[in-house]
Amino acid sequence: DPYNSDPLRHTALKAAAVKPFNAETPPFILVEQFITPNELFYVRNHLPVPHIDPETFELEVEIEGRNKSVILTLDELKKLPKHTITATIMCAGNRRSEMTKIKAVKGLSWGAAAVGNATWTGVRLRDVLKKVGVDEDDKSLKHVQFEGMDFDPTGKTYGASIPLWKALDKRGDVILAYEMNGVPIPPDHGFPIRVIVPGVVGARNVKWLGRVIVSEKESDSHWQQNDYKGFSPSTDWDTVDFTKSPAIQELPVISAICKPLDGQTVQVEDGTILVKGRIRRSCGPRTKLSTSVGYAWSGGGQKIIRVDVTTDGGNTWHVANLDHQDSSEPPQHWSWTLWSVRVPIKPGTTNVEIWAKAVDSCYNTQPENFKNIWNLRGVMKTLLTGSTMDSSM
Ligand code: MTE
Ligand code: MO
Repeated sequence: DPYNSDPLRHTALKAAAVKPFNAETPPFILVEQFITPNELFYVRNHLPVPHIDPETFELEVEIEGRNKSVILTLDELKKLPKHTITATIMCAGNRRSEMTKIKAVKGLSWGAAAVGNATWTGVRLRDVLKKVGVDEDDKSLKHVQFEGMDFDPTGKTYGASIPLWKALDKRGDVILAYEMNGVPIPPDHGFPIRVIVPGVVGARNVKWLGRVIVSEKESDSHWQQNDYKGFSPSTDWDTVDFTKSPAIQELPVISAICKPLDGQTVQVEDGTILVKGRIRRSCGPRTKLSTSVGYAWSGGGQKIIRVDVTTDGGNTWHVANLDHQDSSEPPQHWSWTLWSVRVPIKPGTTNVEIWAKAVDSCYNTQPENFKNIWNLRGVMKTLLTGSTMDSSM
């Protein structure tokens, strides 16, 4: 069993699949810290975790068809200028389980925590590409392909690609990372080298990086060509044509309520609401207040400028406090925003539906419901977050 030598994992991670290992952070823990601890960071593996000896590790970098290539050891890579960014990585399948309630989709049943925020240190990909002699003015070179060192039984490796402009742009902040939150990247997250493509869907952030190929073409891997693409709600598995949709790169704006969770019972006692023993808030005598705590994020380096929350189907909105947000400006705002809000609950209420709607710095916002953005792969679920809360008085 090739999965026998997978690393040990934190028991708090909630597994959606075991072989390959896929697990998410419990949502209420996720929003407790701006930086997600390594051992609680969600894991999305498609294959067994490869074991790579840092002493013999070599990264191959080449320009396809130009007879240009370099091989770099870990030490050689680390001699290049060091660059650190804080970036949120999110799986395109995040919140898929909610989309499934509309109509079945293919894919792992993720909740709202296939996402995390970490500080990544490494070298700029543009510095590595300069070393191999990429000419910025060569317009025929359009993509950078990445190959992981994890492989399936036929020997095929995980792969993905991004547009070359993103890799060459100084403000693109694409790095070949060797540290996650100040320590060597853990085995599940890509030891010893992983690409971090901030603002772009998790699938392009290739772990256990072995090869970088500058090319005229996108990666021909399954995950670039026949997965991680969006379609019309009316496209089904009989009519889908994967060649007709572009591969997902930047993700749209999203938000999620992590406290209270869907269906969670909230106690209201003596003007105090207890949310699963984790949050205590005192409330005025007439209007009962409750607290929602969640995250919001947008792709492409956009920043969250507002999160609106309603408990009455959108008749009145409460503007959330943006509690944790880093100061970087768009289009280099790579981290999520953690938010909270106190919302009035009418006395006697037994069932409340809470919606959150984030707005990003392009003034893009989230659609009203899943029905109109449903897609057969269950990717990019950017709708308003519905969270039901039963409050027992
Ligand atoms: N890289 C390799 N080599 N193999 C993989 O299976 N999964 C991708 C991406 N990079 C994957 C990979 C997907 S779909 C996601 S969402 C992220 O890694 C997950 O990163 P994480 O496990 O560090 O959270
Ligand atoms: Mo993913």
